[in-house]
Amino acid sequence: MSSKSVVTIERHIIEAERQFPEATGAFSSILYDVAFAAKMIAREVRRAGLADVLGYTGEVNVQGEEVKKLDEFAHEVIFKALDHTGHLCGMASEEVEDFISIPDRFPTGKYCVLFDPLDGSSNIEANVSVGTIFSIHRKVSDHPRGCVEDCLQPGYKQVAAGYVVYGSSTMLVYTTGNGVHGFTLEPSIGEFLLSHPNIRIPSPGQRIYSVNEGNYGKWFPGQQRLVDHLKGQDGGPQKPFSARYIGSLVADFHRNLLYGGMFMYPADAKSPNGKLRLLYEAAPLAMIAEHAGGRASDGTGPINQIMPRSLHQRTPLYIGTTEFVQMAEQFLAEDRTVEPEAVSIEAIAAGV
Ligand code: AHM
Ligand code: MG
Repeated sequence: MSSKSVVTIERHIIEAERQFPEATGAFSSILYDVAFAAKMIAREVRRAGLADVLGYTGEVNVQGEEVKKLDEFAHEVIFKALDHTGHLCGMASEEVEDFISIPDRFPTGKYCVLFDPLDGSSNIEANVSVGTIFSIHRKVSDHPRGCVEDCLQPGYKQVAAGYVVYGSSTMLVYTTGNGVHGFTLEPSIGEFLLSHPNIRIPSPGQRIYSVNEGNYGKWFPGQQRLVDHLKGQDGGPQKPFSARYIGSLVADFHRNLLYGGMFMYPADAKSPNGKLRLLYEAAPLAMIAEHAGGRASDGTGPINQIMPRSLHQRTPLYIGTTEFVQMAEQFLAEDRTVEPEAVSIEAIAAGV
């Protein structure tokens, strides 16, 4: 038997907490609760394809209970794992329009959690990996039981962030700013075990780009030139990048974190802020990327410097290997330096 010790996520969190003698344990407890919710969601995701086989054909299941869509189920599991603990002053979820208050019957605390309960859930019927993303902030408002201000904080203020990928195995990856650590769920004992300590994006790593290239025709010229360049269509780089796009952000990000590469969801003429959500998707993954030696940008600067104005704000996203993200920023900057076309007197007169 190997002499290597097995490190559960609980042990890992406790050992990290010991480095902060003033810690109350509240923060550690939130991380356990998120890991617990992830196990519940993993269990349900594994059974996703069985819904029809087991007779879950409509809104009501065989026990006469309402069958929830998996993303709603995931939202409820996370909410219920966290609502009663006394550690949170509120939550925000991609599934819910407004700030989520802690029910009056429970005490509140000094943190708030933002989450995308089941990202990529449109892929689930095809057995494609999906994920949960979470972000933890300290309470900053004067409101005794928290308010939306506690959630509307820039990413650099996150105290922790992480994600769970429900793939061929279930993995939870998180950072509190002291390295990025990955845990794989051992299903037979129901424990997350440390499998990927201190993850760093490999450098040099694989040359991968991940983007929905079906949108090429809608992209701005800088984005088109960037992808042409990655494919070697403009004469460089010498060896073209490989394209890998699952269409499930957590899974695409996770692969690029382990192998190297860049995920992009650009702005385009129709969606000037892209598709992805700043607070539930971009900011937490940006914290992970940065602490793994990578970079995350909206194409003009770091994601985690953006001051959010609303809970469901969207942002373009370029994330992964630092050099690739910087290259993207350079290509996109060229669009901004192009002189506006001279407008003729005739055109102005014609009201064009
Ligand atoms: P969702 O939050 O509705 O699941 O949408 C987010 C997902 C991401 O997982 C993925 O990167 C992206 O949408 C894919 O979008 P597209 O289908 O436009 O390529
Ligand atoms: Mg999402």
